Amino acid sequence: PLDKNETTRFLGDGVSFKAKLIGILEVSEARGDRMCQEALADLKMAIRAAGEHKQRIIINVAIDGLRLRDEKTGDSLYHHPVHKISFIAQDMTDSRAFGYIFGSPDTGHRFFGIKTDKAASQVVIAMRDLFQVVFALKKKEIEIAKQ
Ligand code: I3P
Repeated sequence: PLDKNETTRFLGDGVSFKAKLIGILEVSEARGDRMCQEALADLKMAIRAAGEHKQRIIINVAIDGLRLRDEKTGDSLYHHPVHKISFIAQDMTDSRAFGYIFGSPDTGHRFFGIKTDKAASQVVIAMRDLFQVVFALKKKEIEIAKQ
C-alpha cells in the first residue's frame, strides 16, 4: 500500500544526510555482503594511505534516486536511480560507515563507500523506506495502466 506521508518525505530533495565519500571501487558482482565488507576495508585503507581528507558530501534520498552532492558547493557529484542500486551493506566494523552497489550488467557494478556523520543505519533505513515507496508507486502505475 502507498503511504502518503512516507511518499511525501521523499519528494523533491527528499531526506538529507551529512556524510563523507570514502571512495568508489569497481566490483565484480551486483550483490554480496562479504564483497562489500572487503570493498569498504580496501577503500578505507587506500584513503588512509593517501593521507587525504575524505570529501564532505550531502546524501539526498529522494524518489528519483540517491544524489551525492559536494557539501560546500552543492554540486551534484552522482545521481543513482533506485532501480540500479542492487545492494546495500552496513560496515560490520564501523557503525558510521556503509556502502552500496550501483550499476547494471552492461555498465558494470561500482561500490560507493560512505562515512556518515551520525549512525549509518539511519541512511540505510531511509534507503530501504524509499525502495518500498518506489516499489509501491510502480505497482500503482501498473494498476492504472491496466484500467
Ligand atoms: C581524523 C579522524 C576523524 C576522521 C577524519 C580524520 O583524523 O580520524 O574521525 O573523520 O577523516 O582526518 P585525526 O584525528 O588525525 O584528525 P571521520 O570519522 O568522519 O572519518 P577525514 O580527514 O577523511 O575527514
